[in-house]
Amino acid sequence: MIVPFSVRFRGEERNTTSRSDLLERIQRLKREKKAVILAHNYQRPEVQDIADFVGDSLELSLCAMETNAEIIVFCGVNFMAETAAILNPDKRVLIPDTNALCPMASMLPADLVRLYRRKYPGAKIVLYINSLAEAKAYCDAVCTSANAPEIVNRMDSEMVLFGPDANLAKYAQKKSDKKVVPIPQYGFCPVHKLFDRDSIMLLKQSYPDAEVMVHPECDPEIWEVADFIGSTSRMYREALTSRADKFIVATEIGLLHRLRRDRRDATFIPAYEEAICVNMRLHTLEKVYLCLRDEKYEVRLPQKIVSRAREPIEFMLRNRETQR
Ligand code: CIZ
Ligand code: SF4
Repeated sequence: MIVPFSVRFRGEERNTTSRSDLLERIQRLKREKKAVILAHNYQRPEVQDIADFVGDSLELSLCAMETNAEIIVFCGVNFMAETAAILNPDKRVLIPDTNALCPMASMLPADLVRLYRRKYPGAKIVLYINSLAEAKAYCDAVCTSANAPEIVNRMDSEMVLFGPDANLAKYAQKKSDKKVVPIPQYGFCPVHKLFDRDSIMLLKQSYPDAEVMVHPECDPEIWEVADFIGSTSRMYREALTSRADKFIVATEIGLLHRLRRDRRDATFIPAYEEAICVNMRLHTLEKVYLCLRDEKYEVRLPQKIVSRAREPIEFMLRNRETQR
């Protein structure tokens, strides 16, 4: 089916195009400009389908480091594109829509990290990759949801300050030997707050054989009904290797597209159909096209932030034996 799009292409004769036309233009520009498209697991299905690689933020950062491409079109929220830019100073990292911000990352401004540093001078600070580049510049190590307990355990202090996600801090506390203090006290992801334990219990009644997979950004009462708790990359691997053929999935629903595509024999049931990160979904095919055509918007950070934030991110990369 050809779906018409009403997008205006500057300086071009037609002002409407079909999806197949748009896809062709994107592919051509990618070749001409030696570009790659990286898409997070929470992206729209059509954006995932045009991407060269789909994954979580850590996998995408590693891809950005490994590619020979000159231009990286990063379809994810700002902190992810910033991380790719910090690790790849010699490549151009573009983001199709600069409004793709993460509200959780904004809950921990850099000044607050510095304040906590002064309040707890003996503690190390681990920040979730979902944090602002300016905040990362003042921490000791960065982690993702795939490796939070491992990174926390590697700190050489008894107490570890962890932010901005208080649920991931609790998860790291549960799985590590450290005293983990959330900073700020109640940082959260608005999308993962949407899951409801009773609704999941009802789904479990309807699908008694289903495996329940839950993201650690969800509230602890949701973890309690899970068979498997993990990041999107871990959920993906679990779904590909598990003997179950039905899964109830408690994370942003974008991941279900990838799961359904790569485990065609299985049924994936969203734990809540409206668990949608609107920020992630700001990137559309049209914006990916315009991003490649006009080579914008380039992710640029002050040099001071880049050099300070690089070390804690590299700490995570050096200690990543449990990932990928
Ligand atoms: O690290 C990521 O990509 C995020 C934000 C979530 C996940 O679990 O993959
Ligand atoms: Fe931020 Fe939550 Fe969206 Fe992830 S899903 S980008 S944590 S708001």
